[in-house]
Amino acid sequence: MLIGKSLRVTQILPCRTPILSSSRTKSTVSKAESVFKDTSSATFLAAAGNVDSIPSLNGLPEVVVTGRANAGKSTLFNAVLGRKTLLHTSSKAGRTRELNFYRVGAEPGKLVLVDAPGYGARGKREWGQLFDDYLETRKQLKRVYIVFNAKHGLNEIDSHMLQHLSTFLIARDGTQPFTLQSVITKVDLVPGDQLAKTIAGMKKEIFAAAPLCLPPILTSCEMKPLFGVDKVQKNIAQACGLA
Ligand SMILES: Nc1nc2c(ncn2[C@@H]2O[C@H](COP(=O)(O)OP(=O)(O)O)[C@@H](O)[C@H]2O)c(=O)[nH]1
Ligand SMILES: [Mg+2]
Repeated sequence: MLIGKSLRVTQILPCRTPILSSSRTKSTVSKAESVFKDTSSATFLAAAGNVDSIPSLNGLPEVVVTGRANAGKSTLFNAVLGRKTLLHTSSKAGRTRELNFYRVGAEPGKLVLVDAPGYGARGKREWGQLFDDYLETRKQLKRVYIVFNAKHGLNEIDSHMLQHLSTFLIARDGTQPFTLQSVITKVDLVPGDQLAKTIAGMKKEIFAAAPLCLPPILTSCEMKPLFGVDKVQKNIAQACGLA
């Protein structure tokens, strides 16, 4: 189902604005919207710099965001939460060194969103183990979002990260503890006549590195209206069993 939707978006991108509205399905979007509707109640809960300080948070369903430093993760997920500056954004690469936990919805909360440190910058060694420990032990983790910059495409580190994340996707007993969803953001930075080719190439690379990764959601936080943010909201709500 996700594959079908993703393909549809890619195919119609040259006329993306009108399609955005027509691609929304009323019932599911409205449920997802209700999850993110109360933007003022989104709250920073805790930061964890080591595995012992990862908070329990009563088992609320959780999603985590990763990607290369500067890919646009914090900007995108601030938009998802309807906030401008809740998640730290920076033009300086690799500023976040900890896992940062944010509650979505008024207390007791509907879900938790976790901002992970950007990789591919100095500092990876310090947090790499923390992230792996988190992925391995976090029972309430529903989906990992890996964000790519449309302008930069995938590099070797991205492919390694996809391969690495894939090793967590199937447990020894054959169950899937969480799913992996790709997102390509900053699509506004790719000229319209190159977009379809760029996205098709990135999709191929994502699939080659991580066949189980869900096909990319395309987003831009610079386009007016925001592009694809509603799809990310819906996707998170579905991953958390809330839509
Ligand atoms: N053109 C464009 N710039 C963006 C977009 N999203 C983020 N940026 C810029 O990219 C830079 C890095 O963003 P940030 O969210 O801090 O990246 P992070 O390190 O992955 O969290 C900032 O200067 C943002 O303003 C987008 O959709 N389009
Ligand atoms: Mg960030």
